[in-house]
Amino acid sequence: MATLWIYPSLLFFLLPSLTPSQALRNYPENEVTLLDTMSALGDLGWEAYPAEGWEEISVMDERNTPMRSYQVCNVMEANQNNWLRTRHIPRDGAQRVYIEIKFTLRDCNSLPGVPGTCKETFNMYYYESNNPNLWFIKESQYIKIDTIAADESFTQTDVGDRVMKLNTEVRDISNLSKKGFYLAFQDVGACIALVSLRVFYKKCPLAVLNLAQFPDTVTGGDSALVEVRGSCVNDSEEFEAPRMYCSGDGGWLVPIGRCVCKSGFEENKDHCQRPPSAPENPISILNDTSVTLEWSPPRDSGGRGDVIYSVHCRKCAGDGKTCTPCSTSVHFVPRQFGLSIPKVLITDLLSNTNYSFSIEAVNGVSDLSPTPKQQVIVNITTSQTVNVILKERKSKDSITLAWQGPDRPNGVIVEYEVIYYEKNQRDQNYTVLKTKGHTMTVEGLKPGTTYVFRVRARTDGGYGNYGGEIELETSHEDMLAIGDPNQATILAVSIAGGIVLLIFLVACFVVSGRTYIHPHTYEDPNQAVRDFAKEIDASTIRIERVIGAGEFGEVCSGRLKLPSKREIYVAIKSLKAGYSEKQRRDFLSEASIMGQFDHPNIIRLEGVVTRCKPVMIITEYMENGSLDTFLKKHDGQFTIIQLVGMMRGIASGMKYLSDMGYVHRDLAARNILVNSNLVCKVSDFGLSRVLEDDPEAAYTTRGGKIPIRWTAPEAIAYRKFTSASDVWSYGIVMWEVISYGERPYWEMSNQDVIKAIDEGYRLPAPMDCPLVLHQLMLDCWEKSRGERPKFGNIVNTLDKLIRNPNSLKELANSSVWEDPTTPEFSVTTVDEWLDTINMGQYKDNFATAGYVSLDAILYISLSELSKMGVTLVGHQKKILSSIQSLHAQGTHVQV
Ligand code: ACK
Repeated sequence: MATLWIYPSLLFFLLPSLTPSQALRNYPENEVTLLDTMSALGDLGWEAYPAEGWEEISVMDERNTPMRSYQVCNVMEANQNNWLRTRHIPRDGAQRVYIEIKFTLRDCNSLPGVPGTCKETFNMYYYESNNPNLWFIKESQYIKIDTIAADESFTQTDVGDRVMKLNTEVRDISNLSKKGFYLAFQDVGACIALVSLRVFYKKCPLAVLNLAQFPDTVTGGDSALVEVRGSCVNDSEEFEAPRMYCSGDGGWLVPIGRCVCKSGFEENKDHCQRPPSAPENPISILNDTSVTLEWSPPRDSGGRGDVIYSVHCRKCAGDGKTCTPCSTSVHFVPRQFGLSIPKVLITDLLSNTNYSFSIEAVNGVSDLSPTPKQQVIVNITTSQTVNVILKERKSKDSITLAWQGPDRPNGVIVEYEVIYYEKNQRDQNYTVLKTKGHTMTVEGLKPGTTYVFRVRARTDGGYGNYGGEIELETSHEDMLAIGDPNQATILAVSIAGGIVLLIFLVACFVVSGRTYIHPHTYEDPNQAVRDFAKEIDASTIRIERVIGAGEFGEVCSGRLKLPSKREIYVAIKSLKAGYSEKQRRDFLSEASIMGQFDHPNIIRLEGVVTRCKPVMIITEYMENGSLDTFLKKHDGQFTIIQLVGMMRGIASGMKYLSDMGYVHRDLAARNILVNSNLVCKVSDFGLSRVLEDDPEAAYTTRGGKIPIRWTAPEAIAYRKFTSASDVWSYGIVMWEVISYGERPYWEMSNQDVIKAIDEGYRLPAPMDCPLVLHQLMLDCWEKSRGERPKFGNIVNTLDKLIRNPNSLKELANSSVWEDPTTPEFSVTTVDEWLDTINMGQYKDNFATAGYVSLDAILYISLSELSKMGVTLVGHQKKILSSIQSLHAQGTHVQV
């Protein structure tokens, strides 16, 4: 077998990132697994033919748990037709099932000497049957599901980079009617390892709504909705027959009818309300000494909508029985108690230690109830990794490594183990060495050869995980150890680098020590302008065109050519004729503020013209104008990383301002400018601007004029403007960015916004918004300003997300329409309603079908929607969900 050498590297390098125990627990509550090879310890017993095709193998993952998988790699021979068929999979009543396969695929170009017949795809089929014991199925009887290609094929040199190369594909088959089915995989000459197969269907999980209980319901075939009757919970009776629809993706839609408390329970409503049941389906995602816990809300919310969660942490001895409360050094993000979303990140745990977390659900009547609070327990064991941090020395036959111990070991470290092998030779030969110290010189190596090293620590509690791989190459035979000119250069560069670093640190110290000086602290405001803004000779400015209007006069673009400098594009704000002295002062205050700043994300002041008229402020020119208009113009056109990059820039500018002690008070997308490189800069610094300049500003009851939708509650209520209130506004800017310039709180009135915020409502995640970003927004909108993140934390968080874009993949998935807690805004006509939910294209369909008033649409059914031509499932869902929230918010609908 010419290709056997490829096999181990196909799988071996992939498995550590995929452990069965993790994978098993990660399945959502509404998915029912029919088959999962990750949990099969014995033979899978699938049929493979011909015999020299697919081969079943058992491999160990990094935790020594055996896994079953299949592979084939007959790339050297043409005309391959290798079939692999599962056992009979009973469908358990489901009409539509999903098939999730995880596999790796070798890139043909990377296989030396393979003929052109090498393939990079395979085919997936199914065959429905009532017979669970078929031993033969004709190829022609199979129905093709799809041709599967890899998003990520890999080459031999890629194998170290294991996480990226595992492909996951999900396909579904609909309208199943027999007892079960067989799946088959056809290989036509590729090099594939089928790492796992999971077959599942979706159900709408048991739910209690409007005092009616709806049973677990299997979703329909072909994404049809299933109508379900609810039954009244104890102590309640039917008021109007309760019904709901179970949607194709396992969610409940459009509750109609309800139960009410029986007489005797009616007077005191709380008799029908109760504490929630326990949270469900907890999963843990472990990362060394941090863990993310996620869970599903309780099945029974107790008839209330105010369920929140608390997480209790206990550290347990090896026997798992003796547990003590965790130390206060353990951190919970966003917080430990009173979590409104079912997710928490716990950091600073000890490594290699057992922890037990109990997650408890409570609602507003929990404290009135004598029964203990309902909770669910999650047990985890943290790991510890040791990363080689530097190579100290190398020669032609030895390499000296050094590392640091794990951050928080679970005991005294007994020894470190160093494993190494020649790059690409792992399967043939690797060496393990041990030491008690933090360095090791590995000797007897080949000259000019690359080796891969990893280190792990052992305490009394056992071994931790291996740290990341580090590749190091020994010197070639004749390399000079001392007096090497390259080394001299390196030394010189390091010294120069050291000096630069020193200068940089000194500069940072100076910058971070600087604070902003308010122009009002000057007796003569003109002196502030003179101190902070450079006077520019008007003859060096060429005004080209008007680009907008400000409160004090026109804004133009043009060019500035200062002596011995390059000509640059500038924006020119001018003060209109007939101004008062106060207006002149206020106008120029912007320059004396802006002139104090020097940061890539703050609009740069070039100078002012005060000695002749018109008085002008000259700033750098930002080609793309203000951020809100820019985003609206390019709706949906940026990648999420580009959007996060914009937010990062704004946060960085705001960090600089807050470090300087400057509070902006009017941070909003309309006050951010964008240049041709998509760099965002904070602008609009005038003293009077919030009062005069901003069309969004409205008078508050205390007489101040404030941009309500962007402003923190304490600033609205008692003018407490701080960097923490700027952080609130920053959260709103994040929301504006992700929603491409949507108006915060849409057309709700300012009064409704203030009321809703006070009642705890927050803007829902915009469409396609990563969960982490919505969480960050919610953190910015903490009621208590001390609990909001600082701009420095925000910059760090965004940097991490940019470095790890996978973290942005999980979407918050809630649009305003699916979130029943979102206050519905007032709409008065069907057309207006359709516009607000972006379904304006169906106006004619509604009108033709006779739905001319909002009260008529409240009882529209799915079949009616289909009849009138709304056939896309996504649109049906959006419309029905919106009707549901109109029901829920009945008081807001003006019919
Ligand atoms: O959205 P815009 O094009 O960007 O319209 C407004 C207008 O002037 C009134 O403020 C634009 N503007 C303000 N400062 C600048 C600048 N430095 N570069 C480019 N456009 C600017 C702003």
